[in-house]
Amino acid sequence: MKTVITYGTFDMFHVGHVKLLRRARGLGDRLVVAISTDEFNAQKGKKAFFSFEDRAAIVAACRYVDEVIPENTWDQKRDDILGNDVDIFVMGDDWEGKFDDLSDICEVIYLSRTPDVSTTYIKETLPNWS
Ligand code: C2G
Repeated sequence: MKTVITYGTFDMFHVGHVKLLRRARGLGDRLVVAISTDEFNAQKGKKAFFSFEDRAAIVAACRYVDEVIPENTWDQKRDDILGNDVDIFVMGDDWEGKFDDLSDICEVIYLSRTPDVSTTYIKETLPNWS
């Protein structure tokens, strides 16, 4: 059983998130997704439109996701990987290199971001949408 883990806010769930999760799941047999809590997002300087509970429920409903856990701190990744017997850590390549320190306990893979879609783009475009 090969377990994959990834982390994120996953606000306003969109096709970029779906493609990331689909590819991550395709690297193993089980995908765990750590969803940033509202409190942690405040530390990241981000304010999600949907609550942690709603973002977690939406991601948990995705066919590629086997388990959702909360992401409360930057530093929990190592414990999460060891505690969930994770084989592969995955992030979009906007994080390229940022988590290479985890390569002593698991494989670290950065996947290409899906172009032309982002929560920020949605938030900026919707007010003038008609
Ligand atoms: N993503 C993507 N393509 C997009 C948008 C996002 O592949 N068009 C990926 C990101 O690279 C990330 C994941 O989807 O791997 C979730 O994106 P965010 O919700 O923006 O996550 P972020 O706020 O970067 O949180 O500790 C890590 C942080 O929690 C990551």
